[in-house]
Amino acid sequence: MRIDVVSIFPSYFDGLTLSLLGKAQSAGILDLRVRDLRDWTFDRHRTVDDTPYGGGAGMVMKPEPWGLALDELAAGSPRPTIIFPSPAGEPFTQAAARDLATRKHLVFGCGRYEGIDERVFEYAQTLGEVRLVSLGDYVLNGGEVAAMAMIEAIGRLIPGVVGNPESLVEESHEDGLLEYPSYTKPALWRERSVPDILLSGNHGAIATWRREQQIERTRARRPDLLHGD
Ligand code: JCH
Repeated sequence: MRIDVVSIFPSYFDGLTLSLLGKAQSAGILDLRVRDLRDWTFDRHRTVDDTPYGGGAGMVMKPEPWGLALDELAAGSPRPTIIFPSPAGEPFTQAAARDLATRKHLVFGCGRYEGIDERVFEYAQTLGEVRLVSLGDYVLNGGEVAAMAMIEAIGRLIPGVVGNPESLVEESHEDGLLEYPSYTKPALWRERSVPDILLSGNHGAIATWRREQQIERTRARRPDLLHGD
C-alpha cells in the first residue's frame, strides 16, 4: 500500500517510521511518503493561508498549493482514496480502518488554522474518492494527529504487518466488545493475585470467564456498543 501525507508539519510523522510501521516500510509492504505543502508554494514567504471571505476569526488554507499537491500525488494513480481529517467528518471506526486497509493508495490532506478552502474538497473528487473523517468529537489544532492515528490503525491491518493474525481478531472492537483483562507473572504482586481461573488450566472455563468479563466491561463502560446506538 502507498500512503502519501501532505502537511505543513511533516516532522510530526517521524514517529510512524518506528516499530511496527517502520518494519512494514522496510519490508516493502508499506510505502509511506510525507510531503510539505509549502513545496507547492512559489512566493517568498511560502504562504499557505489567507483571511476568510465573509469575515470571521482565524485564517483559511488557500486552495492553490492543495490543487498542485493533489495533482502531483494523484498522477498515474487510478482514483486514490483522498482522506481529509476534519472535526466535521464521518467517524473513524475499526470498520473504516478495515475498509481503508484494502485500498492501494491513500492520500491524507492535513489542514491547519480554521481548515481548508471548501473548493479543494470538490476538486479532489475529480481525482479520487474523497472522505472527510473525524477521529472523535473534539477539536484538534490540525489534521496531523488524527492522520497519524488513522495511519497506525490502518497500517497494522495490512496483511503481514502484525505477525499473528489471531491477535487482530481478539482485540477490542474486532468483535464489537471491549477486551478482557490480561495478566502476566508474577501471580502475586503487591498483595494482588491473578484470578484463580487463569491458573486452572481449564481452557473452556477460561474462555467463558473472558467472554463474561468482556460483556460486563462493555455494559459498564460502553453500553452504546451493546444496544447498537
Ligand atoms: C483541524 C480547527 C477550528 C478546525 C484545522 C484543520 C479532527 N477529530 C478531529 N478533531 N479535530 C480535527 C481537525 C482536523 C483538521 C483540522 N483544524 C482545527 C479549528 C475549527 O472550527 C471551524 C475547525 C481539526
